[in-house]
Amino acid sequence: MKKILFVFALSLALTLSGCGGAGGGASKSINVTLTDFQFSPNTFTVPAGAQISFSATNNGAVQHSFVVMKLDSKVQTHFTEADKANVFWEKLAIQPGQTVTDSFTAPTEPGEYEIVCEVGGHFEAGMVAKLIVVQQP
Ligand SMILES: [Cu+2]
Repeated sequence: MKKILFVFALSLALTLSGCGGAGGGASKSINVTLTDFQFSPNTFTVPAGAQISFSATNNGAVQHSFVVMKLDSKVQTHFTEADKANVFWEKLAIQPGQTVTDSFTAPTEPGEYEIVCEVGGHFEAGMVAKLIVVQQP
């Protein structure tokens, strides 16, 4: 019985240490707070192609969104109909006081992806962030 417990404890320790080794400071989760009109934090570094668990809390007074644009697709003066075709992933209509969770697969191509809030006027107010996708080591 003691031997079985020891083997179990050993395999548990190996499992736990296996999870801790995410290299390069890249995270597989995004936890963001939305306010009027900011993302906090406003830079997220994730490994290319990784499964990302996403959680967003809206601490603002109005609804917000988290829209990741495709690589090299930057919103110009404001978020337009044309920009909708260049969205990589989005979580829309996050209401004040609400926390939403979801998941998505990070882009496979390393680079800097623009994150915006597509609610009218929010991009203009500076509600912009950055998703940095890094190659897996
Ligand atoms: Cu917003």
